[in-house]
Amino acid sequence: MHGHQKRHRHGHGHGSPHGADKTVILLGNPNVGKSVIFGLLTGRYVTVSNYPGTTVEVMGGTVMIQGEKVFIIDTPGMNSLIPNSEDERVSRDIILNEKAHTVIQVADAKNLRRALFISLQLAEAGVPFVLDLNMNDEAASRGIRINREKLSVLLGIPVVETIATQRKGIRDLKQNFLSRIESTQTVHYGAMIENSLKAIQQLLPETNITRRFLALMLVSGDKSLNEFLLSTPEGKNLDKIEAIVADTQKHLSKSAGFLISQKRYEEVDAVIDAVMEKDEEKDNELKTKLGRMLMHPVWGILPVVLVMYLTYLVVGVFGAGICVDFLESTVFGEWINPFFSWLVGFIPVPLIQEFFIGDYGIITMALTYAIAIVLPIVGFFFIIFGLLEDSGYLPRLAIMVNRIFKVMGLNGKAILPMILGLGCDTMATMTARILPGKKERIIVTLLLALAIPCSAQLGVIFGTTSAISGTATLIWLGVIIFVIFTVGFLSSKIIPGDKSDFILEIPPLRVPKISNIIIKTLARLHWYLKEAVPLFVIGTVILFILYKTGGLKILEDLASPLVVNLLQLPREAAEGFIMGFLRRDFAIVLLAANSGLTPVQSLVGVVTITLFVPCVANLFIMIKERGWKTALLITLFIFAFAFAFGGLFNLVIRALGVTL
Ligand SMILES: Nc1nc2c(ncn2[C@@H]2O[C@H](COP(=O)(O)OP(=O)(O)OP(=O)(O)O)[C@@H](O)[C@H]2O)c(=O)[nH]1
Ligand SMILES: [Mg+2]
Repeated sequence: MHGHQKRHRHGHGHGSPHGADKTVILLGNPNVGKSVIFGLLTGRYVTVSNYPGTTVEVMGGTVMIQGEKVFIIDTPGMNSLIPNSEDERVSRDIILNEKAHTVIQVADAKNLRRALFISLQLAEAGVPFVLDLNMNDEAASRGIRINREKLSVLLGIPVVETIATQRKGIRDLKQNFLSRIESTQTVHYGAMIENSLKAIQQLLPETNITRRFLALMLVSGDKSLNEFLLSTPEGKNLDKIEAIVADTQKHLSKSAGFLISQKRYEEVDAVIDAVMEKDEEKDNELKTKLGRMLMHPVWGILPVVLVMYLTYLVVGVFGAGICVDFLESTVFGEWINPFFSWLVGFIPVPLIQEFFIGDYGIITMALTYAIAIVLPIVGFFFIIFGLLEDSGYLPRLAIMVNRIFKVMGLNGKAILPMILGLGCDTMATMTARILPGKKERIIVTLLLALAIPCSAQLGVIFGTTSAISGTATLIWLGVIIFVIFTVGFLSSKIIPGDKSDFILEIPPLRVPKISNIIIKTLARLHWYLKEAVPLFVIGTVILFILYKTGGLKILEDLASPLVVNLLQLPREAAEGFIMGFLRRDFAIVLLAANSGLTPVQSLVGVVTITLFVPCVANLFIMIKERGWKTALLITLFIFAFAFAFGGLFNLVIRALGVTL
């Protein structure tokens, strides 16, 4: 879903990049409002959602401030400059590589402790920064008061307050944009660690951050720096450095990383004691209680069912039913298609006529399917999905689902990308970056590509199975959940690697802002029209050419052992599978358009295509994120699995004699 966003390439540390005078980096904990602020400052749209890990890629935009052209960079959230996952590493590497004029640290004012932990590290790194206490509305409503002047004095840098969603304080923030003040905050880590810091510092290169901070990261056991160090002449010192680190550790009772964090938190807590007051009774009880209830093992089930039912009503009944009917039979059936038939009648070449309005016509097939069938379904799904995202319900849903998924050896964070996959698998595959372990990233990528249908597919699937019967829909659901479980469980046993513990942060419940929902839905629809619809057209053209040249017959013959013998479907169903390589939703629409199918055949077809190869966009992202080897292995596995499972499913359902 990132097609409309130009990515900013980082990794070059020069003075005035991107044709701008200065570079300013927005940085901070996850879900604190960085992207809202980025959008306000630059006017560029980036995704904003109420869950941690929304931004997984670096985004840039230019703005004029005080007569200077400033390049602003939005980064993924981080909790420490020592990265715990790929997205955190992306942000840390920007600090390392990009020569920023200043950093704007965006903080959640109701969670000062987490924020100051980063501030302290920025101070130690010698990076000039401004602290922005955002979400002041929520802090105030919880009775949190922060003495801004005192905080500014203690840290030695400017501190501003904002409420990004109400555009408050943004002017104040802008005024501090060009300040370039380094914090004076320091911590002493005790003789043992300090001595080794000194020894290591002498072996380090000159970079954008202080040698002391680089040394601190190394002593803390940060291996992610090795690659960077090896790219500098001082890389030859790496062995020596590692020897010092190991030697220091021998003399310490606990891990150096732990001791350093502990010292930092002591310092942070001292600052908090000096600047923050909290009225206990002002906690917003109702919201907190509701938030907890949504995650309750028993009470939380009701909202899950309610949300699913609501989604079914809006997306299934209204979008896939009423809207699709109207668009397909009235708008396209009575107006658009007849109009183009008439228009095309003026072209004297039958082949060209057919190209537009035949069985495989661009207008009668590609546009009718893309605009009349899939568009209303995804449109309504995006609205519901946006509401779920911004209310803060998604992470809570993740916690609910996680109770069942724990068996698979995936941690709480892994569920979030899987749920996001219901929106768009491609996007969700990128979100897998928030996971700390490689093993989990691979399992999530596999499950997304194999068994999590995206919004478009889900809508088309529900439309198709409901047309068969309610039983068919439930069987489909049961079968897919079964697949997610078994494949997830088995792959967690087979794929090597440790499982990591990482608890998903739960953001507060918020009333979604309608403007953000509208912007987000429009951006997603824009993405759909720009990236998905062309694939429908390409797919149709391919089918048309194959049909006209006889290639379609050959392919159907080739596929017939699988399609006809194994799945017991009519040979034309091969068309669906061919299109499945482009988009699975298109594949299902093609399958459903086949009027001669029995209910059992329909269901077998839908189940198999649901599991069938990921769409091209997802495949590209898989290659980009996981490397072509993993992507290829996953795709081959999925191809084999889909047919094997579909064949088995067909046998079982026929043997049991289920009436649909
Ligand atoms: N009440 C309130 N909500 C805010 C404020 N600023 C941002 N939000 C909301 O906080 C949520 C997170 O905003 P984002 O801009 O996506 O946060 P981010 O820091 O970019 O998050 P990541 O990219 O996940 O690290 C969204 O639901 C925003 O609408 C604020 O000042 N007050
Ligand atoms: Mg963001």
